[in-house]
Amino acid sequence: MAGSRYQYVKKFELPDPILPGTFMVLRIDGHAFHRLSEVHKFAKPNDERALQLMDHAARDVMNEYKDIVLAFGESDEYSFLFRKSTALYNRRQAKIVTTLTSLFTSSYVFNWSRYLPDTPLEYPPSFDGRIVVYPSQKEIRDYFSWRQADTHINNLYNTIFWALVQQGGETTTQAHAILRGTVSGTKNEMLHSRFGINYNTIPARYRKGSVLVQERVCSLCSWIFELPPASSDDLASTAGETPGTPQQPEQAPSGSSKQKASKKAHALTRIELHHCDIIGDEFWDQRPYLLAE
Ligand code: DGT
Ligand code: MG
Ligand code: MG
Ligand code: MG
Ligand code: MG
Repeated sequence: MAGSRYQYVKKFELPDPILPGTFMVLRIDGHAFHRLSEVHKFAKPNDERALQLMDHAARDVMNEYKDIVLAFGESDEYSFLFRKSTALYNRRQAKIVTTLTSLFTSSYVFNWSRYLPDTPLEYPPSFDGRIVVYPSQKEIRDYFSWRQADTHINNLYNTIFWALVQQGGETTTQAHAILRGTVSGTKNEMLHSRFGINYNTIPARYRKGSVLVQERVCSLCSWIFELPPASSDDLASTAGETPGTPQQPEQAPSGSSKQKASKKAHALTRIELHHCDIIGDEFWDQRPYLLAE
C-alpha cells in the first residue's frame, strides 16, 4: 500500500535491538514506593501482603512470557532473567521493557484488593523498568548474588532499626545514630541481646527475598503426583499465596500460535516460589537449564 506524503516520519523510529547471544535481565522497580508504602501504611520493616502482591504480579509476567526462566524479588523490585537465546519481540528493547513493565503494573493494581482488602488504593502506582545485558553466566550469577546480598543487608538494617524505634523507644534519629558504622555482627548481637530476636528465625521471605523459578517437571513425575494431564507443555502452576484461597486461578496460556509451537519443544514446567539461597552453587547446579545456551 502506498503511504501518504506524511509517511516519511516513520523513518525517524530507530531500531533498538538488544545484542544477540547475551543474557537479558529486566529489573522493574516501584516508582516512589517510599510514598506508596507510607500512604498505604505498609508494615515496617516488611509488609508480607505487599510482598505477596509483588510475587503475584511477577508470576503473571512469567506465565505470559515463557522465555523468563527465573525471577528474583525484594522490596519494591523484581528482576527477570530471560533464557539466553530468547527472540521475544525480536529482542526490541523498548517493546520488551514497556510491555512487561506495563503488565506487571496492571497486575499489581488488578490484584491489590486481594492482598490488601482493607486498604483502598489511594492513587495509581507505577513502576520503572530497565534491561541490562550480560555477556556470560558469571555476570548473571553475580547479578543475582548482588540483589540477594542487598536483600540481606537491607533487611538486617531495617529489622534492627525498627526494633529500636518500635520496641526500644528510640527516635528514628537516635536509631540511625546507634547503627551508624556498625557491622552485621554487631547488629545481630544487638537484636539478640536487646530484643531477644534471633535473626535466623526471621521468615526466609524477608531474609532471602522471593525466587520464582520455572522448574522443569517430567511428565512421569506429574502423573505420579496427579498434576493436570500433560495436554499442554506448561502446567502454568500458580501454587497460591493468595490470602484465603489455597490456589490462584490458572492463568490463561499465552496466545499466539508461534508461542504455542515453540513451547512444544520445551519440557514440562511449572513456576515455583522459593525463599532460598541463590548466592551459593547448589541452586544453580540443580538447574543447569537456567543458564543454558
Ligand atoms: P524510586 O525507586 O527511586 O522511585 O524511589 P523509591 O521510594 O521507590 O525507593 P526504593 O525503590 O529505593 O526503595 C523502596 C521503598 O519502598 C523504600 O522506601 C521502602 C518501601 N518499601 C518496600 N517494601 C516495603 C515494605 O514491605 N514495608 C514498608 N514499610 N516499606 C516498603
Ligand atoms: Mg529506584
Ligand atoms: Mg522504588
Ligand atoms: Mg526499590
Ligand atoms: Mg499497535
